[in-house]
Amino acid sequence: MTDKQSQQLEGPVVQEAEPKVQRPRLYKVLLLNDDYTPMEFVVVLIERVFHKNREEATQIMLHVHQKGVGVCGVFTREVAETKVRQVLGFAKERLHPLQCTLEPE
Ligand code: TYC
Repeated sequence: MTDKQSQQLEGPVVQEAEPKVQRPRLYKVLLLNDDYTPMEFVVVLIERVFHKNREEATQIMLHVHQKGVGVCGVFTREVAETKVRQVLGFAKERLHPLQCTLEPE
């Protein structure tokens, strides 16, 4: 096979530069346990804010209840910040002491 023929099979000799895009940093949204916020409230909040079904939301709530802290989801920074704000807003509205924070992955 000539050079030209093998080149046609293997594609261009000059490689294109890799596009210089960075993967965005990701942040875990953590829910913290407390002794006062009702379990049902936490489950409904997880369903609403994190789009989990009843079963998943219950699992997350129970994990937080038992371990003290748990991950509700992983998002880019702005989305994670919005989720934290929504959780704290809902909790405050009902005067529950529920705490929520974000942590870089
Ligand atoms: N520990 C709470 C109770 O027994 C329930 C609870 C779960 C509260 C998760 C906060 O993030 C939380 N009522």
